[in-house]
Amino acid sequence: MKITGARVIITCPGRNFVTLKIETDQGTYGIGDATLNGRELAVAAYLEHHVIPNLIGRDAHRIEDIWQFLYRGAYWRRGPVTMTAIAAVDTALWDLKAKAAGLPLYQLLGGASREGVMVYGHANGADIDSAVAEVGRYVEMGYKAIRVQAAIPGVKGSYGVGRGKDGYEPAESALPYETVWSTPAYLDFAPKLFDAVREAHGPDIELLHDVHHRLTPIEAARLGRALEPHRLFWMEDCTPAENQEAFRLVRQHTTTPLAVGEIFNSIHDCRTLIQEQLIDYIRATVVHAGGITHLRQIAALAALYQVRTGSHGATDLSPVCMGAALHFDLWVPNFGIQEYMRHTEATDAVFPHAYTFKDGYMHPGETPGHGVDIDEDLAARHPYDPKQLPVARLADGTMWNW
Ligand code: KDG
Ligand code: MG
Repeated sequence: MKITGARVIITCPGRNFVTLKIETDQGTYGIGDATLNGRELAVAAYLEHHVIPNLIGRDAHRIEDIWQFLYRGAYWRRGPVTMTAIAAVDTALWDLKAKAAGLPLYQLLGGASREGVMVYGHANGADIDSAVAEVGRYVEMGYKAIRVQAAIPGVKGSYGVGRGKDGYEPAESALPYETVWSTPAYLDFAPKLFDAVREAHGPDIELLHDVHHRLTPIEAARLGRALEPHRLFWMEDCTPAENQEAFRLVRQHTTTPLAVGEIFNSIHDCRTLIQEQLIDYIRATVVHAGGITHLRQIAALAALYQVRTGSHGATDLSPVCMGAALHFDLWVPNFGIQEYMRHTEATDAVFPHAYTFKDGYMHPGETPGHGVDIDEDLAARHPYDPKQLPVARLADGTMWNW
């Protein structure tokens, strides 16, 4: 099965997506997600100039060798752009191999370890009451687990909350929208939000919360403690994780489970976090962490330390990533949960897919491959629209972590 061609397809059905399509001499093709929110063209250029010329003529079945060639062979290793490009190739090759075998991808990984994949949705509110109501809407849709975020009073552009539009899509303008961050206001507000949600919806629903890298370790420890009575499923990205040792301090002070990893692209980003059992869930995902080939190494390391997976699944990860992730989730022994922030109808139309949602669980479907396709004619009707993620500053103007 020789690779005869590969193309990058960029489309914007409401938001930007980059897709790699690899074609073979068997008349087959596989696709992989290459979307890096706000930096789409960097990955597209890396693929077009530095990766695709190396693929032509290779045996598409040699997934591991191609992965090693692109990773070791590049000399300049790791980083989000490189690893997203490698992930796109890897996902497309797994898609091709599974199609050649006539099997859904999860069967090639080792078969199903469970009947369905538990997912969590996003309940966001402009204030506590609307967040509580939004949780109710997700409960009615059948979700067993829900992430809850609400606007902090007096704080401009709180993370996770839309600004009067349908759905939450943070990459909203060509140049970054400037938000303001206040740690004291947030630390005061977050426990009140979860008081209200537990009061309205009871003890059974699983609740998650994303701090989005805003706190220092000691502040994160304080929040973790304050949220212990609310029994969160996890507190996510409570402090930046470039310094993995920072989590030792958080861990010493709280039993609230910790999740990290949506911006990780390598096993080395989380080695200390996992080996010292400083986290409970690793959130690395197919598209940004080197594809299925690398993600399964991360998951295998995590399994040794009872750390479970909780892959990132925001809308900036395309349905192609979602499909591949669901195959991975159905198989991976130490599965925890999968994020599922629903795509719009326009996006779903460009990416027809076999995966389904029912009663809080998803299934990748039984279509050979990863079960997600791209309608190229429709994709071409949605041209690229440059958008960047916001930035955050403290009240005095100091740049902060968004
Ligand atoms: O592109 C950035 C988003 O993917 C991120 O802000 C979403 O934190 C996120 C999450 O947990 O879904
Ligand atoms: Mg997050």
